[in-house]
Amino acid sequence: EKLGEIDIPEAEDFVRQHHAEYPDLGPVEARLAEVHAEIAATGTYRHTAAELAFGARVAWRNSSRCIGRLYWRSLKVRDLREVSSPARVAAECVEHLRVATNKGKIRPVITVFAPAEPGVDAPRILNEQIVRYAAYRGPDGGVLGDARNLALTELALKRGWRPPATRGPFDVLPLMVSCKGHEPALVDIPADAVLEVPLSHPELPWLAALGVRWHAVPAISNMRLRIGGIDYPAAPFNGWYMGTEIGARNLADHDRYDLLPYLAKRMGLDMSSEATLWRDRALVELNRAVLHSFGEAGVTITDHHTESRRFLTHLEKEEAAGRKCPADWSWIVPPVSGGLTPVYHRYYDTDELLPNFFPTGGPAK
Ligand code: HEM
Ligand code: NRG
Repeated sequence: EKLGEIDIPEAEDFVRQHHAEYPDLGPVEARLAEVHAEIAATGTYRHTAAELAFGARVAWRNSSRCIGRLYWRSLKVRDLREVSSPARVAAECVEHLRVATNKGKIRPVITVFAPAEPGVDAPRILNEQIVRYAAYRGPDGGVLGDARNLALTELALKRGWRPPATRGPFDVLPLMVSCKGHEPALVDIPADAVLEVPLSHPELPWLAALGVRWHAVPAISNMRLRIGGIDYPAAPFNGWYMGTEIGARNLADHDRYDLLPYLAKRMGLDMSSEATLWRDRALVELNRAVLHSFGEAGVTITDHHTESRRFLTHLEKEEAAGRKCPADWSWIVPPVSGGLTPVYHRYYDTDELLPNFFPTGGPAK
């Protein structure tokens, strides 16, 4: 299948699904005839605004790795399909961040940029998320910053990014957007668009002095949204964080910020053997710090117990609606206290449904 060439049965399935879930739209045949005629004439078709919003919401509903799907109907869809120039895409990502941040009361939002069309390339955002922290390799082979973003940081530097005079562990990378036939964009995100939460702990006063922080909005920007046979390679979306994403992965993974050995030392834990569970004890306090700090800052976040219960509610609602809800156990179960959450103790449907989001691979280019 060539880029921008339409899978007609997939387009039909989508239009039928839209009409089946929204009977008020009337008989589906008229819309199907339009879509067929448009594809015959142009090689593709244009979603109506209602189709786009429905398609994006259902793509979220079908994201089997996502535990946060209970609120899929509330996704705010920004229709920016006329935008394809890298500079404008970057500027609208900044605006996305502002709309989503909402002074801490995070709103789930997706911004849909120009689709891939026959003979016309779509824009692509090279950053994995709108907000990513740089990583710099030190002379000793160590890394300052988020080692996950080493390649992205290298690319930014290669494209002419000037990092802050004093490099730190939480330097926000510029947005990089490419589109064939256009000058690529490299755009700094204004500091006032990036809400961040400084980490503190309810009982460990020294933790605040470490200067650890995280950004408020997780906005994945490198997945392809596919609706009814149409690909939208640039369609950044966000909800809010579940605390464990930051406290049990981003700040804890050995190949990310690797804070546990340091925290355990500062907590005075017995680190002489794994059996003292010093890692686990430090991990719990780090996760408390994340939830405490976001709460203090008035930034939306959920703990993994609450989000797990919500997900089971979502499964019940989907079942009541007569739908399957595919889920990937290995992604749904939180990375701490798995067995304490109800999502651990069952199996899930694993079919892959459309519309959906798909990985696009790394930032190389
Ligand atoms: C994955 C939570 C909103 C689509 C995830 C993960 C979590 C999560 C914990 C696993 C991430 C990981 O382990 O790295 C939430 C919460 C939300 C939310 C709490 C709050 C509203 C959304 C929205 C969308 C979405 C709005 C799309 C419109 C996805 C997708 C993945 C995912 C596609 C898989 C990402 C990948 O493959 O790397 N979500 N999510 N989520 N979520 Fe959500
Ligand atoms: N684990 C990643 C974010 C992945 C998606 N998580 C969400 N998505 N909560 C991290 O930055 O830690 N969302 O759209 O809310």
